[in-house]
Amino acid sequence: MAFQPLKKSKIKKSVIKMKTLGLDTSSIANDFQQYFCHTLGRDQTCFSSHYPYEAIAYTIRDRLMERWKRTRHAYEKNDCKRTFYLSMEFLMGRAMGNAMLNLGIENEVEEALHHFGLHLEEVMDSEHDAGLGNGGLGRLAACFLDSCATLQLPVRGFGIRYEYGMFRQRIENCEQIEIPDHWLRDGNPWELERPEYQQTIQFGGYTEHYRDDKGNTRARWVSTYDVMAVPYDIPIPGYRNNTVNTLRLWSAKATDEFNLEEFNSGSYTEAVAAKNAAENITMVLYPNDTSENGKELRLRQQYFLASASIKDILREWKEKHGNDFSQFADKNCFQLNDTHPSCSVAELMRILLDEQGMEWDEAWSITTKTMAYTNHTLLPEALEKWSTQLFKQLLPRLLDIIYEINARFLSEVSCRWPGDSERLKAMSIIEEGPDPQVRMAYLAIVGSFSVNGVAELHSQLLKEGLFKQFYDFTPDKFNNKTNGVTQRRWLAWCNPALKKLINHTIGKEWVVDLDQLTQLKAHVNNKKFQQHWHQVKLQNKQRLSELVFNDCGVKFDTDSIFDVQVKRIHEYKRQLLNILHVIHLYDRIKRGDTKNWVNRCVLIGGKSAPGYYMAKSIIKLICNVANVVNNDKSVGDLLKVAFIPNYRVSAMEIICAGTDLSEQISTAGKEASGTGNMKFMMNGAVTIGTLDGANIEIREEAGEDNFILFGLTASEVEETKKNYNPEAYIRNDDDFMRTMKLLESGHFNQFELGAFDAITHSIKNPYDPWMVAADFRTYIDAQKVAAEAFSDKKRWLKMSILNTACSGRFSTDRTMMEYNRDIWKLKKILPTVEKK
Ligand code: B0W
Repeated sequence: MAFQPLKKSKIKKSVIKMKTLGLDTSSIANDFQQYFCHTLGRDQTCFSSHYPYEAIAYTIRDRLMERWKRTRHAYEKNDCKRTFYLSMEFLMGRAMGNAMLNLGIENEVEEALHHFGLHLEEVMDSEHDAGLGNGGLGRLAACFLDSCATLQLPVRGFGIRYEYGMFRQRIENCEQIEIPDHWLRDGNPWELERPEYQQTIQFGGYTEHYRDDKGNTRARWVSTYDVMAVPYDIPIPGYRNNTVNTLRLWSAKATDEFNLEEFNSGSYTEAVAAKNAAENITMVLYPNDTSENGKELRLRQQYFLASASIKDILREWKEKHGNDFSQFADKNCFQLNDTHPSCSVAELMRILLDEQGMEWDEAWSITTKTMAYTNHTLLPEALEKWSTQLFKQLLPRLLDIIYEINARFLSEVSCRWPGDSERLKAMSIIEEGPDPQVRMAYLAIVGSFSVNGVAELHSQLLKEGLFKQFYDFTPDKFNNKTNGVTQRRWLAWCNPALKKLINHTIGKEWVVDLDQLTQLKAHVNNKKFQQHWHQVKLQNKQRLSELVFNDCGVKFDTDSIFDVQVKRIHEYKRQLLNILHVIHLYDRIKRGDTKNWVNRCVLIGGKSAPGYYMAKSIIKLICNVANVVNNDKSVGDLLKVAFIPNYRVSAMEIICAGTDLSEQISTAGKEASGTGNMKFMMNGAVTIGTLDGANIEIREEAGEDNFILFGLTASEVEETKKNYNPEAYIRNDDDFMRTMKLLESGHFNQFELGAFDAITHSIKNPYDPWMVAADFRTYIDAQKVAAEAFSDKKRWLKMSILNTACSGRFSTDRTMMEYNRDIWKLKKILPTVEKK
């Protein structure tokens, strides 16, 4: 057995008490030496940066450990209400810098390493990004955890410990290649395995009915094949407040019994294959941002997360309260990060009914008082549906419960609107048809007391469109929580030069109270301050330029405007519009139309889902255009284009600090919020964008003069759709004509006939949902406005300063306070103080 309980021995509490480890340079240096030489067995002949990294990571982790325990003790002692953030993705990036910043030991660690002849930056570069997410949704979860720890809220994250995170992207012959990301290969010093809390997760089998002691008919789930869920805990430090919260990630492991049974019956290879199948559940993150593909393994992953997390919480509850669930709903809240963990609704019901022996109404009351659901997208392809057939085969007991939830729900709806069968059909959790489907969003709405969108426009559109009938039925459930980002990682950590300047100008409070940045407004006309701001930006542009040169071989001149779009590649995000602008600029250069020219460096980056043909074609187009432009001597520094491979959290830390112009150019009504837009704004980039998602709120805060707007609004998009004629837009616009001609001439695909046909067809398609042609003209004009503004150095500096100064609203501290005020209602809990 991997985990054997102590029987005779009992660890003495008085002796096991932790000592407080020093945060000073010499304590850190001592521990580093201990780990490096003794634990890892290395010496001066070590030439890999991995071992110094590992040694310093353990040194830092030790310092988190005592705070972690004291935080846990405080939550236990207070028996406080807690929230569990259930998410299939946590895009954590690197942990070390964040831990140092939050402990306040960056300088001490740097000095300690220096003492051994090591450079912190080089050592830090050894850390793999924890890429356990696709994009915005996963990174948001990571920012939320940081803010909750900083606000000292008892919130725990629950996720999956994927063996392979988001794939690494390489560009070969201008095409995306996916490389498996075996991020755990060299070990992960930030995790703590907790086999003592493992859970058994059931799959398959069938429902059996029986009579209990009291003669009541009850159900149980039998003949299942089981998989173990083993938790790994990751510490989440708050900012200099001694709180350390937990992210608990589940890893799948075959059960021993299951192995033995097969093994003993002589089928060794089958036993090994079965073990592999069980452990496959947490093998790989699905790399499909905002698109669903209905794969069985994905449903297994979702149920695995839901079941393991809920069982874990019930285990803790029962240890303290036995079978008394009267207070359970007052003390626990589950926040569902999109519908991905929404099996939780049915799983909590199942356990309360079948295992706790509760009656339906009591179980339903507890469930609907503890579940809260966040929707992140309006895109129909991202709305999860699972075939009832698959559900029946994999989770038969859950399907029974979902049917019952639906029957009871529809009977309530029909009480309210008698005889309205169309409405019943539209609101049913089960979509009827030849292959009936479970609509997971409807299950999440019906099972939750709160449903929120992630920016004002998005929440409004949910109420008016996608979930209108649910809004009409239960309007009070619906609310908005505009996203944010943590200023600790996305300003204090990633932009040390700007941090220093801001600290010097307005003090340090902004790190925990981002609204303080408004004080910068008072300095916007101060020449010296402007000069400093300019110097900082230049320094950051230099850093970015080095990254681009190393990764793309393209030289970016820091005097040019750095025009950046980094995010997942998706048609709705319209990287295509961006590259059409680049082609237009190239065309202008070739025609000699360069009066009042502003030199421009365009950087684009992001991953495409491996099976998304159009997104991959767009990457190819960007890379092909970059090759032509960058190799054309007559273009020189007027225009440079680069596609940065393998865009990820740690790259964004350098990119957002060095950007002048942030591209947020999605078709209005399609980007629920966006969070990259907030990172850029915080670091003093000016946004060129549509009235979509959080852009609207960014513009409200920054002011119209400090945001470059273009494009149709969400309602204009819907209106234009009715009678959309893209060819007419092209015909009536000389610039557009020339751009399309150049693209269609094969100038960018000289030996690849027809490589971009799908792209040109999509632009001209009257049913193009992304309306690229409709926004071409206003986008080109807005880019001209951006260039003019940039050429007026003073004006641009002011715009840049004001963007940072007005970014206070986009801290996840604010977002988390709103979740807590309206949904969770948790009390702030301080860690216990250790008696001397
Ligand atoms: C991510 C993954 C998957 C999947 O694996 O199936 C499905 C949907 C998503 C997803 N991501 N849905 N919305 C998002 C993004 O969420 C962030 C955070 O709220 C928003 O800022 C983005 O606008 C939204 O696209």
